[in-house]
Amino acid sequence: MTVPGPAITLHVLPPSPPCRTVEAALQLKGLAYEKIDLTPGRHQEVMAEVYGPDRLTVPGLLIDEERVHGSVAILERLEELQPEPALYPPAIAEAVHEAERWGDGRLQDLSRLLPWGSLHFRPESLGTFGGGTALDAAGTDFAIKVIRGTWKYHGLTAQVLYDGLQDLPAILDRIDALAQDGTIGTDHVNAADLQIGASVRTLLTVGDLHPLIEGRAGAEIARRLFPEYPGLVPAGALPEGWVPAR
Ligand SMILES: N[C@@H](CCC(=O)N[C@@H](CS)C(=O)NCC(=O)O)C(=O)O
Repeated sequence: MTVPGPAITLHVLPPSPPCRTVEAALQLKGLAYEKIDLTPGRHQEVMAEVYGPDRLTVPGLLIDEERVHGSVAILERLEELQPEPALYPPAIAEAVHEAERWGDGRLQDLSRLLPWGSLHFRPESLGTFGGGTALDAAGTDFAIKVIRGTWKYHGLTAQVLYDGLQDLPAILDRIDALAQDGTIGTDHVNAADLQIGASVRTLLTVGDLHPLIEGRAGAEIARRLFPEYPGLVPAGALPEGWVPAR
């Protein structure tokens, strides 16, 4: 059901996990919104113009004239705007806030770094992230340029990628623990489910990570809350021995 209310505009980059988080929250709350897909590379110009010179990343949300920037701030503001269903259920609100902020840290970083890192080894797979098939040779030439540019932008190196992979087991253990204590993974979807679920769903676009992630709480939440999620870098892309054993 759509609840009438203020004019809401969401600025996103399509593959961004925190943008998926915010969009899912808007839908959960039944709030009508317009989504603006920004063009990578030109997004900073728009973000600076709309949200201010220090707010260059997505997501951003306009609520009438009010400018809200960053996924955590946006979810908190949406909770004030439309309290039901609660993103921070009172009985576990503190734990949910803490888990949401934790999810907005290293996990979210890895959800950007690991797919882009893996794409270096299978650039033709970039085509699947737009919902299509693997790219042909000319498309792969273009993808290689895009992936190189993204590595540079994010400061990605083989060592950064390797180190990120080594951080994953402890992060996935923490997600299991959050599910075990009932902070995430229940039928009542909360802010931490959305923040963590979107990042894990993005990690599932890397086939080499499936043995680490599948069958665990994070994968269940991710696939339940974000069923439509294009993109797959097939297993076997990353160099042997880089993905830690489960
Ligand atoms: N932790 C912030 C992350 C914002 C962020 O880094 N967004 C990325 C997309 S996932 C972005 O805007 N990248 C483009 C850029 O850094 O210019 C949030 O959750 O809002």
